[in-house]
Amino acid sequence: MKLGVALLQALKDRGAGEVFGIPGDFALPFFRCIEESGVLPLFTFSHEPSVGFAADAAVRLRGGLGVAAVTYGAGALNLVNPVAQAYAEKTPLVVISGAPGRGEVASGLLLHHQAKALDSQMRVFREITCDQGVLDDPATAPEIIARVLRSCAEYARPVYLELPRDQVDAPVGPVPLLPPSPFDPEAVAACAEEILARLAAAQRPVLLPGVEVRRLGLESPVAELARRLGVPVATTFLGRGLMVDQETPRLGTYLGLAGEAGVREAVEGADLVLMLGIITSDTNFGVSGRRLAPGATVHALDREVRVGHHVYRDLPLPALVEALLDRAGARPAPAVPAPRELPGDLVEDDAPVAPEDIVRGLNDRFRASGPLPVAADMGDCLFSALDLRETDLVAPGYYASMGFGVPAGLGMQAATGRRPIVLVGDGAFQMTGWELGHARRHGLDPIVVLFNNRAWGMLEAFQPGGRFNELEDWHYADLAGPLGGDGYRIRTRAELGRALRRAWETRGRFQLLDVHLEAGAVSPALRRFVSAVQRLTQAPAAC
Ligand code: S1T
Repeated sequence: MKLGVALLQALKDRGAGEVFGIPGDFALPFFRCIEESGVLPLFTFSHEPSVGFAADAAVRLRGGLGVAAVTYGAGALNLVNPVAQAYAEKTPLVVISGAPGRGEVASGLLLHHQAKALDSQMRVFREITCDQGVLDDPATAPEIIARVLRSCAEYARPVYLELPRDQVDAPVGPVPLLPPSPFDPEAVAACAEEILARLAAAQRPVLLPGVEVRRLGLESPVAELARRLGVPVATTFLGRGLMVDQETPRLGTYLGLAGEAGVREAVEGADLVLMLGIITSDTNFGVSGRRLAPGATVHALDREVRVGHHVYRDLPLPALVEALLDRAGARPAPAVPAPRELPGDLVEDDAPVAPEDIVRGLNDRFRASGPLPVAADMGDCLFSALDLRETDLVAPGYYASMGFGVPAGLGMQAATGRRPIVLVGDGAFQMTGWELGHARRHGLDPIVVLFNNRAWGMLEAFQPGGRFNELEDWHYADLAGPLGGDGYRIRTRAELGRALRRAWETRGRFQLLDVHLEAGAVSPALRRFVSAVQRLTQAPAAC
């Protein structure tokens, strides 16, 4: 088999469903291989950051592996930010970069697209990936592919493969299917027994599932574990939307001082917090004057389990969850408060639109026609999403890069066929909103709700008064037609209600709702978040 085809087949066999990419001369042979082999469908976009965001979001919603294929230098280095985000937020993304062939390297000339040294790009990607390989030798390429793709799946983090253009058609042997990385079953058993002993002694335990639970396909067994152990479950800022389809004793989303008091009390007042696959980020745990005491926590992430003050290493989460389920007896279901009332019943009058009206309108649609998966960009749109009826939510809740929203929505629909809602601010839309121009060609029709406050509003909320936060109104709705979609310029709540119904009914063309928000209007969630952060930055942290 040719190396390019062997790589595509290995990706498909390990859960990749498509390739997102932008070619260049160093990648042309691989893109021809993608197209001619037909092993995986190809979705191209206009700018590499969008390629990375789309591949990332595709995995977050579907699972498996995401694939971003780019050219050397100018292409790959444009991918650094989305790959850094995928690393931080744990997404198994495979970066495949074209590269110069042997003859070019041997010329000794500085090659176009080369930054500093020929391996400078590899060094950059070593910082933001968990494994890397150069496929410049047909004899070793199959083994390298197998190892790197296993690391990607097991650590649920990005990896990097460099494919010189003269190697794409090189004949290679089959890509071996490696056994899982070794771990010690006795250590797993000991860890599970220790956790269950601590749970038995706990009066107020709580379980916090994190994104690694989804990335490793563990939502159903972890839900079963919560039911079996009779432990209430809370999600976090980054983990909102996890286990939405699972029956669990659900508390809600923990947001510290910016969230519901009942959930905060349950988490911060717990005498044992079981954190499975949780990223201990400031966005997840920083909005609180109280830190979770290490003695009262069990934290499993990245094949390590910290129990109190000691650590089990090389202990994969799937094995731990299985060991806990094997040993867990049945405990009575805990009392959890009724889920909070979510905003709804949009008043369709001539009043201007506030962010919470968008949430009401969407919740009304979800109630009427069933929830759709949501991609949210960074900005007030993400905080507004916290008040949406729980559905699959894909958003950069920790690394928090703007520009994620629109490409993420396109990537989610390309990967699953499910029509997404995209929530995006005007600032972020100015970065990657143009990718909507590819929707028609790829058969995608997201519903995009643009929070048009003519500002970098979230920054303005944190530090009022800067003229530098102001943005022009680019009349986004007028741009939809030429890009192959329908645009709605919305100034009142009545127009919002009508446009949402119309957008839901209209298929085959993306729908862009350009919602004019009153200047300075922010969502209740962002208001709470800003005041909590301001309170905290004034008060010293307490353990
Ligand atoms: N550049 C990139 C790529 N990502 C970022 N997160 C930032 C800059 C910083 C930043 C924010 S929030 C924000 C910026 C510029 C403003 C977002 O504006 P917009 O999309 O219009 O949404 P809204 O008006 O709702 O805020 C975070 C804090 O880092």
